[in-house]
Amino acid sequence: MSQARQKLLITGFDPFGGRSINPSWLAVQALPDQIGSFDLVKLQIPTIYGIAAQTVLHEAKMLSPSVILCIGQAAGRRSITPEFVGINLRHSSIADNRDFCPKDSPILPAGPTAYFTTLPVRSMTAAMSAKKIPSAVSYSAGTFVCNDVLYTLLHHYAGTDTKVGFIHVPLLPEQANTDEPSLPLHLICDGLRTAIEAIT
Ligand code: PCA
Repeated sequence: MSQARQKLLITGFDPFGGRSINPSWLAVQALPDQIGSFDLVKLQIPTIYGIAAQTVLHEAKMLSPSVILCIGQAAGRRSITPEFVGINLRHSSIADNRDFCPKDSPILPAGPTAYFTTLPVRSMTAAMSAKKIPSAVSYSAGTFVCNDVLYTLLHHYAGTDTKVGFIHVPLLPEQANTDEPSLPLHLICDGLRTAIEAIT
């Protein structure tokens, strides 16, 4: 008997912080349209506080996906890192793509401090490690736009059947400075595919 198909909305960001590419969107674009029981819908979102999350919510309202998985670039990381938690904080040393640079302000003034992801990050990481793809669970998505998206989506879908998660990926070799760690695009794509296969 064939498995019921489910929709998975997957997003990547546009370039930010003076870089000319963002591996998150390049990797999302390079993924197949079907992975396991999921039909993927791919969406590029802007690296702008508030607008990024609203763009995902707008698409998700029309699509009603079972899973929303957002991907972002994390300079300095060596591994593919599913995020465990989103926190209610905006704080940045660099401007977003609308020149906004918040300092210690809440995302939602009356919202809870944090939400845990509703995706199985342990199985996702274990599946990647089993294939020797560098991966680790992360306990901080930062306080920039990626965390903003993760927190806002987890708040919106809290208590519903829609699962929400975020994966940070390293820089690509072609964009990294000599002292920055990186991972080739094909490994990032293998990792994301493997992580999605581990979502049940
Ligand atoms: N990474 C940033 C925002 C966009 C992206 O790809 C972050 O880690 O917040």
